[in-house]
Amino acid sequence: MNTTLTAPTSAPRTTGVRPAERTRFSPEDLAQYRTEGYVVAPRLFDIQEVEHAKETIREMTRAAIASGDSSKVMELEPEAADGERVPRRIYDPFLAHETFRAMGTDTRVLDRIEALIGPDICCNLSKLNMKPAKVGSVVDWHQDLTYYPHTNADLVTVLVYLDDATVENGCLQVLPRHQHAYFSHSDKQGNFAGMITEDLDGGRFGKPVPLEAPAGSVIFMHCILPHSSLPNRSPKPRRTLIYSYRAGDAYPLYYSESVVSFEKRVRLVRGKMSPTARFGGPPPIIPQVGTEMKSLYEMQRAAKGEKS
Ligand SMILES: O=C(O)CCC(=O)C(=O)O
Repeated sequence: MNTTLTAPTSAPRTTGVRPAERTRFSPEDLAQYRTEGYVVAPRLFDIQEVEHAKETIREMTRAAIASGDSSKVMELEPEAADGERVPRRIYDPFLAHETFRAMGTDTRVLDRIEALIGPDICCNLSKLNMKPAKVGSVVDWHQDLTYYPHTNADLVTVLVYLDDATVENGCLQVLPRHQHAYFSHSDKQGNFAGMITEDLDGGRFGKPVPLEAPAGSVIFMHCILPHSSLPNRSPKPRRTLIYSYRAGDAYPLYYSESVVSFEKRVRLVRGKMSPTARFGGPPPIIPQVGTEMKSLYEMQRAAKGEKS
């Protein structure tokens, strides 16, 4: 079951107590999160820390390819870039490498999460979205909690930009203030489409906001806030490290065997697990996925009638 992590020791550049003002949100940041559903902390990680993360990604990619079966570690872009297949997603960086555990348990991140969901915190998933130059895949509009329904909505998604992110290289975009209710994620047959299937165009729900920010910046986003990103056709990659955190009393709802395997990867990172589950938030969507949840990209392409 869940285990408490000991304090990371081997990556001092991403750990250690920082001056208080650097680890906490300002009252304005907190108000922005509560109202808009997200807040951006510019350059939370410095350039050396970002470079260290990118070097770790290169190492992991080389090792996965050399192993002859990279599919356990990563998912590839369907399109080749300059004749080479490149990864679009690396699975579970928090569990796979100390560099990413250190970043995901850094005081600057966890103190902010604590301000949003309280002192008991689990990291319930992590992934690396590679968004490579020229061939980086689109991510369609979705609300994260539809992928992993919980007893309450005290979950936060944290996205760490490892490159300068702009509209050109497919930065994240969000639909502010829509973190209180779900849009439909079902296809015509009632199956989980992995994306919002209602029409968001026409400004009825407000205007999407592109979150452009320099490398090292961190986005804290409510787990029900709709978000997406455009394909990357630019010459620059837009790598992003993504973590999800949940409160110690938010427990997963069972919808398929996938939940059992997701739970094995959950780690307590601060405080303690609650002996009771708390119920709250809008009634959760239970994703109709059959026996297992497929990759976000595969589900979204299938829902649009495209081949993966
Ligand atoms: O990095 C992005 O474009 C967002 C990715 C995302 O929302 C996801 O993988 O769930």
